Amino acid sequence: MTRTVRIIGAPVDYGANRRGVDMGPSAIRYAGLSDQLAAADIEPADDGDLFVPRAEERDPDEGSLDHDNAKFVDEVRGACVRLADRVEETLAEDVFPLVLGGDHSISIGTMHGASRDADIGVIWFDAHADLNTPSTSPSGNVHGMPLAAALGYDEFADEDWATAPNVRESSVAYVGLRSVDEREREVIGDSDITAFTMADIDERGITAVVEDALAVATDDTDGLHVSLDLDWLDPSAAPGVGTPVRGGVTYREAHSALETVADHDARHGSFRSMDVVEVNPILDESNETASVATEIVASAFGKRTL
Ligand code: 5AB
Ligand code: MN
Ligand code: MN
Ligand code: MN
Repeated sequence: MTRTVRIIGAPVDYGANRRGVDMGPSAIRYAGLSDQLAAADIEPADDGDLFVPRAEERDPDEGSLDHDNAKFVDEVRGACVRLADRVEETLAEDVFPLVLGGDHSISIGTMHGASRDADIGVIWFDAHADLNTPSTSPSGNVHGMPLAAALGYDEFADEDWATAPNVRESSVAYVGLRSVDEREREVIGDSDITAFTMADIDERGITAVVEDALAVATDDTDGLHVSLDLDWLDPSAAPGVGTPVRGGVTYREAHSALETVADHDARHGSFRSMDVVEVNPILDESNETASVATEIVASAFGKRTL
């Protein structure tokens, strides 16, 4: 299927502790994203980067949220509101938004924009659950909160910019969890979210797990949003991330997973939006993580050897 893809850079690092993730969009482009997409028969239009004020110009603790444990939350809001509008406009033109982070806080904007006019399912490829709220977060970093924000938990309940209008717990699936905070574990247990950990992948294999995640996210929804946090991969394959966790998926499993997404899309036309986040070139080795990110994206869009 020919498809038009719009690349939207979101050079945000408000949500993470480690500086450098704001250079992710440049690093991913430099690593050859366009060539990789061309190999998947896609000619992307590059929208450039959203305007994001530098963190140095801002005070992390000055936030208007009803809780002070969310650093730079006003700045995150500003970026996410702009991103959500751009994502919504892109989808309205029947174009696929491919959002390049930036840290994972930007997914709040992507999911908000992608779900204004559609019920979306979400697959979250990540070592982490990203389900903290200001009242539960051990770090105050918003990149650990995007799914809680989208689902309107705790302090996010009245934050219209953050809550995704049409994302239900029962349409969200994690793949590859291995670092979950105590409170997040309880919240997942009490919720309708489907969670596949690394142990599930060990036992059943990546394809079976991703097929189940796809079934969850596409059951009674209008489309699929894929959120790819590069720390989902094992640090040996993707070292350039701020919060690495040992024991992640291999390079091959990552490809296979996103090929499974592409296969599903070829049959059902499910795949609708994606963000690629947490690539930090300062922590990387020769831009390898950005390069891996471009290759995995190509797999998601159906790149094949033969
Ligand atoms: B990432 C932690 N749960 O909330 C927190 O990289 C880590 O977007 C969050 O998945 C990691 O600070 C956020 C301890
Ligand atoms: Mn993560
Ligand atoms: Mn994440
Ligand atoms: Mn991280």
